[in-house]
Amino acid sequence: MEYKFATRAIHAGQQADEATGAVMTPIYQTSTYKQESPGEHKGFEYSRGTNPTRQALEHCIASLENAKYGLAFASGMAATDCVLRLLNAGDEVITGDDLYGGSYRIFTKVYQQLGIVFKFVDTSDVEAIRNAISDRTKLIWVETPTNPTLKLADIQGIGRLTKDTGICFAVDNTFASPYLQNPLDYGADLVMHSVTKYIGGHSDVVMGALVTNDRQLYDQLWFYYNACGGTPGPQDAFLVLRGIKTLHLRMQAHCENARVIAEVLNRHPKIARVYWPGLPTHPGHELAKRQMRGFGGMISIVIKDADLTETFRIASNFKVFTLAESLGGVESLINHPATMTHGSIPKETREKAGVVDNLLRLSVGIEDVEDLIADLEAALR
Ligand code: P1T
Repeated sequence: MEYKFATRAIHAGQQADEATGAVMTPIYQTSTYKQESPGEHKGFEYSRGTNPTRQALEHCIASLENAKYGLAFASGMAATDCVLRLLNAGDEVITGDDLYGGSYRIFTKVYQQLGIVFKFVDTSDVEAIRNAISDRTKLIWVETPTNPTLKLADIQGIGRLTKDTGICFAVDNTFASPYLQNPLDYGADLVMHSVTKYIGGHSDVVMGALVTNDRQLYDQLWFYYNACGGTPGPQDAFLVLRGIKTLHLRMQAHCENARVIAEVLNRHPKIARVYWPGLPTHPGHELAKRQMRGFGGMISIVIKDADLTETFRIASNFKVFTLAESLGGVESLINHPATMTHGSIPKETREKAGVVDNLLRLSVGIEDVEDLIADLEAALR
């Protein structure tokens, strides 16, 4: 029987512990496993490659993405790195012109140095992607919604371009979470998550994940996962297993709070622009309605006529929102992308993508929305 999302969030990959009956997956705090004779063991040899707590989590995340295979990493960047290791010098990657700063950094400062070519295009335009494809294209890497300007990419449209071409189409699904969007169902080959964000949900773990239905791709990724060893420990896997049980409830609350806040900000005289896919004026709104189950908890705003000093003043003026990098936890965060999360992107490049000095990004938490609105209004005053 195929269980529904909430049931899988709570149970997938987890059974009562065989040895003791413990209902919660134990934290298997062990680096190694006894073998009866060399090679004769219970499926676990060494925890860099396999660990039961981590494996339970990998099955759970895979299940929530309607995937057969899942791999957990010590961070979202370690997961991204594992994918990039599949490439060789001369290969081309097509990716977005609005990206998490750390993704831009690993592309341009690590892998470009090794001879891999990155083409940055507007991934909300399927034609722009089509035009960028060459016979050297090996990977298309798309964030949707993008960080931080919340642009949407048509997953099905891109999936049609890459089907049967040998090009790997990967979606960074961090901003949506598996509750709001399942890219594999629309033709993506691979999904990456910064588990640090909504999946973990409590700002207490840094972790990443990859999921796929492609056995060959999984085997290739597993090789680097184990060979390079960027895998997380069992304590962190346990914390995420705990957090993920409420993913569906948290996402509903994030989306609802964000809706109310986006509408308030949209009418606010000090706000020049609100980026949130749920607003009918958002260019990706109709697409969001088709490929997402909700519009998410991330909102970006441009403060009217504010210079850097004024923007900093506002960003430092919150009491309930915390000024910090990251997103997706139960608590509301505010971030100044230009100098914080996207500081590694050259000014001209980021400004072209809309990441201007007076843009602030809100990760709307699940506190009482009236307190959040009062906090925003006071800070803007
Ligand atoms: O931080 P880490 O778990 O390594 O994940 C990297 C990452 C990848 N992809 C997206 C879309 C992300 O947003 C991130 C991390 N982002 C932040 C820390 C941030 O505040 O935007």
